[in-house]
Amino acid sequence: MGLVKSSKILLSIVLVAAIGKEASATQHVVGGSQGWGESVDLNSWASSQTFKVGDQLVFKYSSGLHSVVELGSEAAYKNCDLGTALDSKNSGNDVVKLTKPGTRYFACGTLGHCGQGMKVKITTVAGNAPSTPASTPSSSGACFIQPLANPFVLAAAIFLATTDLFHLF
Ligand SMILES: [Cu+2]
Repeated sequence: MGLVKSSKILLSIVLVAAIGKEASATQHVVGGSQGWGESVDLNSWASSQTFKVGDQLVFKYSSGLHSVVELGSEAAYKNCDLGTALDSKNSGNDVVKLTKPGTRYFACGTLGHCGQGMKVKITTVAGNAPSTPASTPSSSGACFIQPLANPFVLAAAIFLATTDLFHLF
């Protein structure tokens, strides 16, 4: 009986930890519900968002019609100079991870689209999102401590744990 209760407590903590991790990173669908397109006011959309380290951009569009080209400088962005591209994607559902603070520039690679305004500038801020190290997917210890640093998650964990303990005694 005690073992069952203990594993229930452990499960609760694991669940809370998973929720805490989920809440710390945001996926930003570029252009909102309209997606990545020529007639979308992409800069208004960008200024309505807060991009934090650890967040992701998702570019949604019809593959073949558009693409996503990352540009290396403000000048290339201003002039729609696609020749200096750092990276290019064309799946129609492209995910870009914001790994560090700073400004990144994206444009459509289809001829003429960038000039028509199909481009966006994304400024990432440091934020307090814990950087999720890819090397430690499910090691013990760190996984528990990191989400528990969040006061809300900690309170929820304590609540769940004590609720179960009351049943024990
Ligand atoms: Cu385009």
